[in-house]
Amino acid sequence: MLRGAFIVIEGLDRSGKSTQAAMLVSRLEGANVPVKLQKFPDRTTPIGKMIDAYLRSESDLDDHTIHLLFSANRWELAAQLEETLKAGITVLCDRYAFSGIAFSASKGLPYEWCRAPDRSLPAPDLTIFLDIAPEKAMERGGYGDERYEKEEMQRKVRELFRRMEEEITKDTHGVVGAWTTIDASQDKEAVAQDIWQVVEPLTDGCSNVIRRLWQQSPIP
Ligand code: DGP
Repeated sequence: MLRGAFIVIEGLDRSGKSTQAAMLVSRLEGANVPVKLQKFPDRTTPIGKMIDAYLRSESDLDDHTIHLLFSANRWELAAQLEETLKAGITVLCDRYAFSGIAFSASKGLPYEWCRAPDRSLPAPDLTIFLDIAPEKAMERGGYGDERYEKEEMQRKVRELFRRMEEEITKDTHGVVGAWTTIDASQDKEAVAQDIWQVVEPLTDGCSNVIRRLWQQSPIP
């Protein structure tokens, strides 16, 4: 039996990630592809609750500490994620390790330091980056009250996503899977269509072993 495909959607706040993730789930289900949606941060776990309190400014944490908590939140769900893939179910993640790097490095933490804790997580087969200018994203009803929803911060985050795209395209960091950037300023149906074009080839499942993020050896 083929394993499920591991697909990640990344982007700035208000780039339409959650809307597109929901639309993609419906489309996959309509095509009889079993799929599980996983949102990161997953605010339901004990670690996720600490992250939630931080994002809503109900608690204050050192930048390194919150970075490691975001990563720990991915690690605590990694085994389950692998099991789901091995059971032949496609996993769609709304954010993953790339957000981890982009948001923490934009606060001034060293890029390589930010990347380290997520090394060896299951590597996605495809990452879809929904690209939008922060000022356009803001026009979509503005940002909410959460900590990172500020234009200046989002501008830096976008630069960091672009850096990752460049490195991944040149494959300077080993395993990360494919990366595709989609213009998220289009209307939502057009974005969904662009996404489907890159996802459809994966709907039959994957025959290769699940690889590990930023390292060469596969998961046994
Ligand atoms: P969301 O629930 O998708 O709106 O994400 C909440 C906020 O947290 C959003 O501003 C992006 C940020 N974020 C998501 N993942 C990470 C991460 O791993 N590290 C850091 N520092 N921020 C993240």
